[in-house]
Amino acid sequence: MADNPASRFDRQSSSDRRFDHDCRRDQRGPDRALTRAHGRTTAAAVLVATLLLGGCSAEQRDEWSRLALPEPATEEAPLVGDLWIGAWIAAFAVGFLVWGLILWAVIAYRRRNDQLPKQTRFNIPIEFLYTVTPFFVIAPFFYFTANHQDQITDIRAEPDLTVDVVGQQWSWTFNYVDEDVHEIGTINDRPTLYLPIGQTVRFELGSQDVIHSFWIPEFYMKQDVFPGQPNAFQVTPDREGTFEGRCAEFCGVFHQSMRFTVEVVSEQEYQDQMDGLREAGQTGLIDPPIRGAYDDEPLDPDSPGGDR
Ligand SMILES: [Cu+2]
Repeated sequence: MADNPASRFDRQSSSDRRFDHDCRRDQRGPDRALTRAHGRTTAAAVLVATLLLGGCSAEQRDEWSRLALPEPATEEAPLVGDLWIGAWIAAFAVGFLVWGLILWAVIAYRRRNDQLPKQTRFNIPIEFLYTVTPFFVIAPFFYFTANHQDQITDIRAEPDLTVDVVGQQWSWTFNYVDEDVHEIGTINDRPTLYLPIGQTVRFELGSQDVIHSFWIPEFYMKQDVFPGQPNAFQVTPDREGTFEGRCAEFCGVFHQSMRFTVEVVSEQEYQDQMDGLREAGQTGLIDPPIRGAYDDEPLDPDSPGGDR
């Protein structure tokens, strides 16, 4: 019996009919299907771009370009910034080489049959290569680290001002040596450190109790604060602003409370703040002075944090 077109249509599955229907609908307007596909692609591209770029502010994009470092605020910060970026570039170069070689070995020498490959107990040239190559990877890291570290920790230049920083569980005290005034922080009262822009400040660090670490992220610098062992570094703030400093060495139960505010301000504003401390009666440098005169008496259990 001859097939008639109508019965053939009847035998079509429902999905085929749906497909035919869709095609017919697409043929209603010229290029409508093409336009719709194009529209979907554009929408997807806009969505991806929005997610990638629109989701983060210009500030965040800048932070990405610094590989997560905050915006620097001292003249010395680029020394650390360059080291950070350079180390990542070197690490990625070595990483891609190693990943590439692994991938190549996995594909080129994959198992093809049950025959064991030639078994080698040692290979002097390869072992020599293994030994020598890491040296050439480490040597530049060592050179640049030592070189930048020397510059960062160099305190031979005469500073414009000196701040004695005393770490104590769980806050900081700032003695402005040249102004003969001080500010004492407590666990409940976060202290503020004022610094004039463009002037080199030397931080002389000491602790009353355990090891702390004085860290201002935007200065790209932190240094351990030891009891009985003075430490010092100096920087020149070059950007006005308010920053948050913190303790970077776990020092006890309330370690996370050891935060302080850093205000880099104009020379005039700095002088006004110093006058304010003087007027508030916060004159003199508070005991114990940290330079070589560490008081090793046990903490008074009644003092804030003393019994914790
Ligand atoms: Cu601490």
